[in-house]
Amino acid sequence: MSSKQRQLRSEQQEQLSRQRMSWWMIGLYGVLLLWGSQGCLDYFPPDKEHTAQQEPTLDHSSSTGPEPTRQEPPPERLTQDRIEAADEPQAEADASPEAREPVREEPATEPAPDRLGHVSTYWWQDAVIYQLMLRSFQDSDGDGIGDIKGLISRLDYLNDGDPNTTDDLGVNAIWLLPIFKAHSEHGYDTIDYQAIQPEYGTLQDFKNLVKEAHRRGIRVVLDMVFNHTSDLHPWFKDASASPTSSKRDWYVWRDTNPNWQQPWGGGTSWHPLNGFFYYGVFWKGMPDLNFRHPPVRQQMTVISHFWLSQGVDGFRFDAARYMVEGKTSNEQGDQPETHAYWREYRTNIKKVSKQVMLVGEVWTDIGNIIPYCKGDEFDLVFHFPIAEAIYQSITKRQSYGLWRALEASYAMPFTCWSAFLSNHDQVRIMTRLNKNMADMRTAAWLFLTLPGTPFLYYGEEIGTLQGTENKGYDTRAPMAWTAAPQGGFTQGKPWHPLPQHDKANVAGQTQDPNSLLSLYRKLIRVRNNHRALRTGTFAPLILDGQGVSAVVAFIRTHEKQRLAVVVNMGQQPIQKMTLKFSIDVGSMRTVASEGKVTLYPPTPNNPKFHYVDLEAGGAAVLELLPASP
Ligand SMILES: [Ca+2]
Ligand SMILES: [Ca+2]
Repeated sequence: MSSKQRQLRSEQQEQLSRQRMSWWMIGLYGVLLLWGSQGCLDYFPPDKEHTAQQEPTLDHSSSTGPEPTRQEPPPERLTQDRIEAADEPQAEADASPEAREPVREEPATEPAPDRLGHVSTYWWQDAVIYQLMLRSFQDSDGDGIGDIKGLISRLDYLNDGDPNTTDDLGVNAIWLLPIFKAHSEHGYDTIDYQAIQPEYGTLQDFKNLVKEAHRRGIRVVLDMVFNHTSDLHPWFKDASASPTSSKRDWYVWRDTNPNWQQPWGGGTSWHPLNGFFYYGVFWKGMPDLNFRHPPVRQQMTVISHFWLSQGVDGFRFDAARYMVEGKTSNEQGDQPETHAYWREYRTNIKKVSKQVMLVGEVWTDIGNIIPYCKGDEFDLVFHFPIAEAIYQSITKRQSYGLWRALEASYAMPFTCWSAFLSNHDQVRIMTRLNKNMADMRTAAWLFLTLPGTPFLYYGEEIGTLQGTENKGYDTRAPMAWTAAPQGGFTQGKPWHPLPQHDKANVAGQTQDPNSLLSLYRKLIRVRNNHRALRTGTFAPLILDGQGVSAVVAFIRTHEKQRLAVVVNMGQQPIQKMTLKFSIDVGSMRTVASEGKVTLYPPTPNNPKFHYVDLEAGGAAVLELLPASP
């Protein structure tokens, strides 16, 4: 080990010891060591009985959106940070990944909840995670491109770290869409896995971001695009130069064209180059790495350990079902070798800390999602079927479809669900709901009270609309902080035009108690303050009355905390709706409500039935109080 490496190692250890206090506050380590092997199924014993049903296939899109127009990347700035980033773990790529970093100490005793009320086994079970595109969040230097310093200046909007204030969103983590050096604006064509995209800042800026985020109780999650690199990555340049190149086996080559179509239809998965064909399932500009090749697998662990040593709290894995290909065109996704890879990767990462969150993008039907959620691959998987079912149920004003999707998911532990309404690959939910604010509010109620760790896509909390440029980035347009033409996003020309934002901007909503933003702040606080909503058991609540097919009602329970959630997706008020509890409920207390909610006590001859009036679009979280002795 060189003196420079020793110095870096010692800096890493110093940083880890600085983090130790916060790590100490984070975990219930003694418990988790026992529970980790159980996959936390113990939370939901009743649901083990349910069997999975097949949902309609939703696999219809690439994870990376449309192909952007290629542009030359900006010249590389070879700063000290860049040198260190390139120099350090890269130089030891062949060393055993396990030896690279000390295992974080896990105290045996149970710590007190941290200031954000984090008390569950793993931090993400208590979190609301905010997904954002750095390029579109806040520009700090007028070049029209969002950057790390800009994000730091907006952290207080997300969470100011003070539990006594209510003018921040209250989210507990951010997931940054790819920020590594890449060719395209979307960042999914990586050129250097250990460098920050120069337009976004430096590694030192990133360290400052982690520090400033952690100071506020916000954890930092990075998007990891392992399946493929850019064709401009030095590995691919080397690999494609000759069949005898040292990196040749880092990618997937054939002498003749196997003629596979992409699994979702469309184009070809194989691309000609210098008389050979390489596999690139998404695009010729993004060749797939060869995960059958041990050095590739090892390198991804080294890269992950590097970012963990920078204080990162978790990773989101792009295109996670496409890691290893089979022998035919029908074997491009969800292969046994892909599952084996994620098991191996998880083992290597969780050696560092069990509190590193691993969330996978597995965009497919529920039957193919569930195997990634058995406790030995991902901690969380995005629940695409439920996201779609929420949207469909709201527009149809019928709860049936949502229940069908929920029941089909019961074979998957709720602790593995990542709830969301929309993401960077989908049309903005406000646009899909035809700008109907009442429906948008209903969606927020369901999103933040149903099981699963919520992932809130930036701007959704202010009803951001889809852009109309039709250039592939209309879902990822800059955030509107004000109604001004550039939305307070930049002093210069935004890299992409803002969508219509006369109403969908932060300044116009922040003081208005009836705004969508205020609703999000309120519901996130209710969730943060009620463990039953975060990790509690889930059971349908049987209803009776006129119009109840438009109502979603359920019970979330954690120990003595019992909450009923009722959400009227309909456009008619509902009077004296019967809530048919299976237990005696003494009385109900309104924790949060949408519209006027009137509660009626049970009649003496049936103490298990309570009654509620809900307005059109009305909703409530009701605390169930025990019957008097
Ligand atoms: Ca900038
Ligand atoms: Ca692959």
